[in-house]
Amino acid sequence: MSDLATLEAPATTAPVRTDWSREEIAALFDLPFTELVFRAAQVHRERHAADEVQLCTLLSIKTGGCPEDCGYCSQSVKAESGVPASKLMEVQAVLQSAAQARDAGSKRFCMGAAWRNPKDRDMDAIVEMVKGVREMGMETCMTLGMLTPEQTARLAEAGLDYYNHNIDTSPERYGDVITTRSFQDRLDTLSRVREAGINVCSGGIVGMGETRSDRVGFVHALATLEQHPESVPVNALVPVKGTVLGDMLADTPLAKIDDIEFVRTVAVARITMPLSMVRLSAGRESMSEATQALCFLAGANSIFTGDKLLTAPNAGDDSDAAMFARLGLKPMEGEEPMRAAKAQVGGCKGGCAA
Ligand code: SAM
Ligand code: DTB
Ligand code: SF4
Repeated sequence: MSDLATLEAPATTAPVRTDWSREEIAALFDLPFTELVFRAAQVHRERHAADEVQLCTLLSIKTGGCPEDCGYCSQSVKAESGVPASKLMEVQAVLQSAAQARDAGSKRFCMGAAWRNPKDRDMDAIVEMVKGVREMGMETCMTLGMLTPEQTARLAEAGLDYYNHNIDTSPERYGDVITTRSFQDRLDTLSRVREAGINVCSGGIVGMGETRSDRVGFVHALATLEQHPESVPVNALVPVKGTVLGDMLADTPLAKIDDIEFVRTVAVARITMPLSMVRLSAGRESMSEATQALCFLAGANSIFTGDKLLTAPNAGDDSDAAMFARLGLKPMEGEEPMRAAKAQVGGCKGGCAA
């Protein structure tokens, strides 16, 4: 690779804004595509090593049979997707899977459960999983649904690094996608997680037949949180047959989001949340390498590795290694900017400066 491989813009110490208006975010979306991606790439370089991508691995520790009615999800009891319900995995089996992920170069192990919320009787096993994965030297992330303050405290005590809890879409679209909980329920769990000192991972899904205005509202909701999420997963809907949204897209193919609009969403997330890790999450398997390259240019700097997400297929290690080689990208080794900033100033409520 050439010595000129990493072109860094001068690092900036400009404070991170959390006062974005919807109009400002809509205006970013409206920019000419090349101008938007150029600006996003500039912000990316000011705050991150632009040739580094964080590798995370997902494991479904409890699959299917979920009582929630999320219209995109194969694991809801309301979906006729053929995903069978299973019990919570044994701790040892989870640790074995984490060891494989670590050996394949993954830095973060994300464990997901198809629950509305964990039961208190599950918490001992969950705590063992967090402790065990951390002892292997990996970062831990859990996504278990809504949490009580007591459960959140137990996860924090166990040393959980991240909690994933997505807002999924704009506040005004939320009720069309999920009826068994509210947008405010999501915000309440997120603030519990933040208060407990666990890093926040929150993002959503693009391509659910939403409007541009919903995408504006989605980014706005995240970018105006008192403190931005450390990680922002941007999923492209994986349309699963037997789910409300998967079937809707099969019937109305024109509702499918185009690649350029997806890249725009990544770019606007990068510009408005400059320090966050922006994760190109579900949907990569059916995305061309060229679209993924545009996402990396527009500031995405994290992916899920391996050939499976929770229930859906993922790109796979071999094809990702080939893509990284072709694009001159490398796995991220160092610390993330928001965590480094927190370590320096002992917390950064209300917006960190890098
Ligand atoms: N049950 C927990 C919850 O919903 O918070 C955790 C697991 S849930 C599967 C995690 C996230 O995966 C969802 O919030 C959603 O953003 C994403 N997701 C689920 N199904 C998806 C699909 N078909 N396409 C894209 N993203 C999906
Ligand atoms: C997130 O935002 N995406 C991941 C993770 N958080 C848990 C989940 C993607 C799920 C894709 C559909 C499936 O595998 O069933
Ligand atoms: Fe359940 Fe989570 Fe799927 Fe919703 S997204 S149905 S809460 S597993």
